Amino acid sequence: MSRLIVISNRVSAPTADQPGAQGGLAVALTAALREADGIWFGWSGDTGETGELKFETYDGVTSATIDLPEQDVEEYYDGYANRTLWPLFHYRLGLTEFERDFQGGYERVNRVFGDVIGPHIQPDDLIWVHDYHMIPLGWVLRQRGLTNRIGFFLHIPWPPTRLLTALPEHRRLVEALFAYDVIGFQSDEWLETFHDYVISEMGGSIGKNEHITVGGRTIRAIACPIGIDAKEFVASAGSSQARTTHARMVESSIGRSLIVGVDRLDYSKGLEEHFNGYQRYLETHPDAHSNVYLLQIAPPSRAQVQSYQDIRAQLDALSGRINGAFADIDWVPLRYVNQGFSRDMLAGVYRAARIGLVTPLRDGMNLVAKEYVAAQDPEDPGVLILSQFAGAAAQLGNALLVNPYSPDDIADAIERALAMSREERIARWRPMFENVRDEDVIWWRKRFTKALMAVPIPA
Ligand code: ADQ
Repeated sequence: MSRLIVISNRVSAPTADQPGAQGGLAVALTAALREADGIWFGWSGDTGETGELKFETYDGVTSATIDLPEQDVEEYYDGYANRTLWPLFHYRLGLTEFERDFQGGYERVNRVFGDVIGPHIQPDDLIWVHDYHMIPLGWVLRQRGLTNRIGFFLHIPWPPTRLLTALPEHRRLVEALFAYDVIGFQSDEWLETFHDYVISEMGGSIGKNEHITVGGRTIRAIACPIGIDAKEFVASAGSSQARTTHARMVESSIGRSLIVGVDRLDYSKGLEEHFNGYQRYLETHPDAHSNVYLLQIAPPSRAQVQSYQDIRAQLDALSGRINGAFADIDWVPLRYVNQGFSRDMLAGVYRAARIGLVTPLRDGMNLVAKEYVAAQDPEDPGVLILSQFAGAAAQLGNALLVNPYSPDDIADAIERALAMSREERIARWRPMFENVRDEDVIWWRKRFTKALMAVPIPA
């Protein structure tokens, strides 16, 4: 059996310091790495001179990390990844920074990764590279003579061609993708926008069986939506911590309907828009005041990037304004919490919420929507309100789909969800739950690795 090699910016395999695998992706990949005697490579998250890889094997899984010098972190991670590619790929041209130094740092770090990882690759290893931080890595590895089967999965959207062409080096970036054998996208929509670029900018053609040809090179590009670790999440929802949290929520709600939002504090998640939609609901439904409240959980991320400091300040101000305008002596309409919680606690919160409000302006997938569905009580499920611009909308069409740019749309959906009969809630929830359960993170991992294994090994 081929070994599996996973390469991503950060490694979330379990280690002696952090024994529990972090998140669904980690669970899925960890299980595969254990079975296939694989290695997970990435950046340690620490700054320092790039030296040797640090290997650690814990619970049958090997991870290998390197430190990066401060300049590399600034240009590659804070710079090109978080200030150039992330906003651009989320359709935010106005927030995108175009700096040659960022691009230089990005390519340099990808070369460093290739240099340090290359010698540890064996000829029949399957290599799976993850996300926008590492787009050129496949090309770098090919330059070093590797003929292995190499796949790439993009966790974020693929932007429309006309947006992408604003990136001075767009062609170089996309050409690098053709070093891979298989490329995976979260949804058909992102796959189609990729096709559009390949046809219009590269003169490529789309063939049978998801094959794409540019010049003499044919690769396969598939839609392969990521799932959650549904089994574990359902178990989490029944855990004692989830039950305690649920009881706490019910007690503190004193009969009011809870609307919950759980999002990394990121401008792509549409937090401001969903506060605005909630505010519109409060403005237009004075009778509903004190029957409802919104709990927004938003742990800060990428705090060293200015646009993240800005969104945080805007949300602080907006939440203050909403509470200032609507709160009563015995009712606060919005609880805004900036901290992380354990999976069991989140499951308890989701289960206590009559509405899960997920309104990204653009999102590759959005796992919170799936977690909310997985955590519900089958006999009395809540209602998912989901942005039509999340990748998850393609699978969760029974949610109340909304346009997050429209406060009226969000307000109407809140009204509809609060009035929805138990029968309709169950009828909408069940097919969504079946999807979340069946197309889980293990399904996703198998679908991608199967496509990669189907690539003929070069003679
Ligand atoms: P993100 O944008 O980070 O990742 P998202 O899908 O929104 O991911 O999931 C966030 C995760 O963080 C969820 O599992 C959620 O439970 C967790 N989380 C959020 N707030 C938390 C809190 N306060 N405490 C603890 N956990 C919290 C990218 C893409 C997504 C894509 C994923 C996976 O942007 O579109 O779904 O990768 O491919």
